[in-house]
Amino acid sequence: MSVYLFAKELIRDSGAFIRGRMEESFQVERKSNPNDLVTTVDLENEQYIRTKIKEAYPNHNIIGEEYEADMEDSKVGYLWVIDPIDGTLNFVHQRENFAISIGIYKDGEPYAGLILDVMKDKLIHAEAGNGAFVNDEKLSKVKTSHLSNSIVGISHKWLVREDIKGPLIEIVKKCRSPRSLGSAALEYVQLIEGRIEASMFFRLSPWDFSAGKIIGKEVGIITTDFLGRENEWLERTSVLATNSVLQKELLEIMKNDEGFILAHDKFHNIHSSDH
Ligand code: 2AM
Ligand code: CA
Ligand code: CA
Ligand code: CA
Repeated sequence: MSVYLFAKELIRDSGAFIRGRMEESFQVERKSNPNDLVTTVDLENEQYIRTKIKEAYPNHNIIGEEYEADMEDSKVGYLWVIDPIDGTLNFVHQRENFAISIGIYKDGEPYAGLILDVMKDKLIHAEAGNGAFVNDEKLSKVKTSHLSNSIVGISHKWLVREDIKGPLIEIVKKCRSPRSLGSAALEYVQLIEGRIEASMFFRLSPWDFSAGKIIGKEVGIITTDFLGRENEWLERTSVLATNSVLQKELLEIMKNDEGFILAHDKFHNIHSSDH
């Protein structure tokens, strides 16, 4: 069995694990701040995934949100980048609209991406270079769009930050309508299926967007940081994911605001222990 096929089975099993676990009680705890939550199900599911990978592939490297990673040699062999629950707040408050996200690299190059919408049991997946699928159905390339007729995913929390809100408010004003789903991985699913046209996050970790970036590329979604640069390997970064036409319009708005660029670089270089 290929690693890709193994990963497809694993993510479906992991979804079933979470759904079963939701029938019982679980604990909710705070992480970095009162709104940054983690549950026992996040922790248990990451352990579930790690154990299955290690049983099948003892030599593969794994990084995930909830446990320490051995980052050495991450560009040699297979590296799994996993988020056991993306959208923990939705998991706790809504009991839907959360995902499992798995990005896989081989020798530092994208190999496969998988995102499971857990409550819908809907799997978006791609093996790099072979197109993207929703369950067994192949997806078409996304259409290009302009800001004026685009739906843009953008978090309200970043819009109320004084130092960066300027260009973000301009984008909200000029787009057709903004959205905030509360799960970066599921926002990628919407992008990949052509239900929204752009997704913007001022700060994400590798497990939030690795899978989406790998799958999105198969349908023409380009992922960079807010200044148009390649996201740094396994670093926290801003994330702009969109089609090629809209990307130029959005980058133009952000790069023309010096205060925004300064705040962006300060946040990403100096305050890198936040979040
Ligand atoms: P998470 O649910 O796995 O933490 C919206 O909140 C999106 O941003 C989610 O994909 C969430 O992933 C991600 N995110 C990353 N860091 C976060 C933080 N410190 N607090 C809340 N959400 C965070
Ligand atoms: Ca989290
Ligand atoms: Ca996440
Ligand atoms: Ca998570």
